[in-house]
Amino acid sequence: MRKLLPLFVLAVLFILSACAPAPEGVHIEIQSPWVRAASVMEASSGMDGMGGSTSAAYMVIQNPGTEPDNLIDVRSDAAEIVELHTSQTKNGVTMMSAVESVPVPARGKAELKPGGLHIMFIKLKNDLAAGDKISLTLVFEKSGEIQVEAEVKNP
Ligand SMILES: [Cu+2]
Repeated sequence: MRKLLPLFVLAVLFILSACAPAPEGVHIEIQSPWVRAASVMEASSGMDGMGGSTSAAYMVIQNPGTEPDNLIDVRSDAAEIVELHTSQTKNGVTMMSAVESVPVPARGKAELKPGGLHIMFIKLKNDLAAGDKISLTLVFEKSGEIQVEAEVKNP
């Protein structure tokens, strides 16, 4: 019986390590960030009716940690104005509106995707061509600033 004990302990350790506990606190991970390709020249009939050239960035913000966080600001040199937006479609009409922050729940995620939450670029400074890399600074309430390289893509 005594010989079995070490094996039993090893088995328990193995099982414990297989289901690792959630990291303490906040643990933000950015997955597959991308930016919609856009041209400054062909911009006058912007989809938002604001004129000027616009684009948007999308990504998945994962938080396997035990505490929630909030995305409260985004900075980028790609555009003169960078805002957090959401889109809603009512009666076939899609409307965008600015949001104060994007909540990232504990052990959860926030998805920024076409037709929903997005990072809005207003008045692009340069063309965004597929393959370009745009650098973004995401500002979280608890996690602070996180730098992201987003690839420009044609959706
Ligand atoms: Cu928008």
